[in-house]
Amino acid sequence: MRNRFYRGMATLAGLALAGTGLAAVNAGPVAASSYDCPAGYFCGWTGENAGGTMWKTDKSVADLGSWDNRIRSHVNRTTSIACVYEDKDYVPWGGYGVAEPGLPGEYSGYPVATTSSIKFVRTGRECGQPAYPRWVSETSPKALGFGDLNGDRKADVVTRDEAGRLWFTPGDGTGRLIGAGGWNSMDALTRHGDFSRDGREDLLARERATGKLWLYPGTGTGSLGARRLLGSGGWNAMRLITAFGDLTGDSRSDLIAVEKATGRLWLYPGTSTGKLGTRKLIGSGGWNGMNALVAMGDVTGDGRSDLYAREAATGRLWLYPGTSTGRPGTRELIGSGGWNAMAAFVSVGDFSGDGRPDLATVTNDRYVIDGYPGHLGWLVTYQGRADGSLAPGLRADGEWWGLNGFC
Ligand SMILES: [Ca+2]
Ligand SMILES: [Ca+2]
Ligand SMILES: [Ca+2]
Ligand SMILES: [Ca+2]
Repeated sequence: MRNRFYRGMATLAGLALAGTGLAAVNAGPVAASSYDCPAGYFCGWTGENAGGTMWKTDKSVADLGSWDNRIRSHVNRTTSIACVYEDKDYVPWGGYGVAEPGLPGEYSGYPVATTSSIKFVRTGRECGQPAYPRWVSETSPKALGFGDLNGDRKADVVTRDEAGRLWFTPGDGTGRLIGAGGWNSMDALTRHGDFSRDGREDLLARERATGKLWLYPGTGTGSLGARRLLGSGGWNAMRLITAFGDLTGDSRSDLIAVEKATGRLWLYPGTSTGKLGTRKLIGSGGWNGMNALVAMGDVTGDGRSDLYAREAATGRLWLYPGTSTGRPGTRELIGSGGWNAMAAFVSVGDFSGDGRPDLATVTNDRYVIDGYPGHLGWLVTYQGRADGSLAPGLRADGEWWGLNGFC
């Protein structure tokens, strides 16, 4: 979360809190009255140190009525995030603060009372915008066979938020919920074409606690059906689990992953039963030097799926063209550096509408704008060129922060 989202809070609190994402915690002695706030409520006081008269709510309030501009300190004892707005009706533009759930002593105080509405949400970004990011894609002249859960030739993105929900964004700027919760128990999310053999794209996920690999079959509308087990365990021995597209030439989508202990790259072929077949070694070592694998689809134009990989030590991006053996071919440099400023690579095919796969990235706090790092949460898009390389990046949207998974 970046400073400008907190400008309201900084004004409100009269403190240099901008960008911390935390409510102010008074360092001095705790006023006994802050403990008057019952669990399950957001409480506000007329006094700066949780003194004076107390007001409380356990529901969003669009207009504080007689309490408008009277709250000088607050504590959030609910289990939700409270957005504290300077304007009525949850209008964010005038400024707002994000109050995380806290203990009674963890109150925020501010000299000027400007609070006019309070809204409870699941994630901080919902104080100012939708829970899902804004994704816009053009219709591709051809179906690429991946990156398209609803089969409309528009690349779509699946996003996980900090509350563990999953959102489907079809490329028209809208989004809808496709996973109600629990997705933060997964530490790998990937999709690239059809694994279940019904022609619809599916999503694969690894469960952190068990090392199980799950298949969530796409329904063809953007939603996911009842999951089934694709791998009963052991997948925690692997990293960079990536649904890839067809490497074996049977037009079924395959999976690749790096073995942590050896740095080997393995191919897990999709099969006619919808299970994964016996794995095959496609890279004999050194793949632990990579910290991202990106299933780009066919960027070289020979009909075979190609791989981008990011080199951890250098931040370079390499193209490994697909070959008839399934093993990656001789690599070419695609990006000469700086790619470690990307928190996520989203390879959902052609979103520019020219038929060639493109690459979307989401930045981390190493991303530099105008010479300064710290610009996390930007969607930066790169159009694919005919030779498999990328056009210069375009900063498409600065509001992809507060989200923790994309595929
Ligand atoms: Ca689509
Ligand atoms: Ca399927
Ligand atoms: Ca190719
Ligand atoms: Ca394109």
